Amino acid sequence: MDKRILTVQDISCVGQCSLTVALPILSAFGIETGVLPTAVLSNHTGGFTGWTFADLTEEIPKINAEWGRQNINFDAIYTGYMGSAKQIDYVLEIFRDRKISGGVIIVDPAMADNGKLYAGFDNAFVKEMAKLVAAADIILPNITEACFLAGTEYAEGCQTEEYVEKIIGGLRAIGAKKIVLTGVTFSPDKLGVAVNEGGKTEYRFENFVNRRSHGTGDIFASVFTGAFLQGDTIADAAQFAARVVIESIKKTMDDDAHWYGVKFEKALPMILSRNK
Ligand code: PXL
Repeated sequence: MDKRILTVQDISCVGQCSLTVALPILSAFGIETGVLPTAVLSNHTGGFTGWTFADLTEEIPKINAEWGRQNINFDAIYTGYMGSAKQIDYVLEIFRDRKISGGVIIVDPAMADNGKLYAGFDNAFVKEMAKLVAAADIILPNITEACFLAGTEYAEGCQTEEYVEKIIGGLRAIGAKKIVLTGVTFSPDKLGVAVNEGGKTEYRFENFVNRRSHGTGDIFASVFTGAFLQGDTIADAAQFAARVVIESIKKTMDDDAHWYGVKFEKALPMILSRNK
């Protein structure tokens, strides 16, 4: 039976992130995807000179109630950028009410990068996000998000295995189950992921591509979710997602004007070619 997934994140109308990334990517995997927009912004908050913001927090319980009346449920729920701290409790209700039994919850705690919280987020928001992390089967934080959640100091540059294990321990202490930590680097030429499912941590590295880019976390999370739902192991899904991110960055490299995102559309053939 085909699976149906729900993704919960904002619509940034321009900027190649959140829903404008998740929907085409999950569709490319052949997966039916429902959306629950958390907010509508004119554009993302990472580098534009301003943005409009329409908070959709109070729509969430109304939509949940209507879906309840119609018995509309999902095999998986994947969350990203939240529009408010308050809506996190409503999203927990969505997890409780709308996930079929045996379904999977994937949480990308999209709230920070490069050592800093995104505009508008504070420590109170981090505390709320920890509730989604504890409710998830799989979480997909980058190093910065993991440090905020785990209460570990963020360190620039190369890490040690000991440091990564400390972060993973901190995430487990707040209730995380399966962890895919992105932005792991032990040497300047390699960047990858650490995958921890409770026991030993498995590392998957790719060659480092030197360009800081917006929206790559959303591409990673969306591709991970699609590949995992297609049956990949967590580590294989994470590695494939990293490769799609790298291809998207490479397709953007020669365009200096394209600072606000990466051209993931040009990497979609990698996904389409997996489908039978
Ligand atoms: O890519 C994460 C993201 C999603 N949504 C909004 C953002 C960002 C990152 O800055 O601003 C609105």
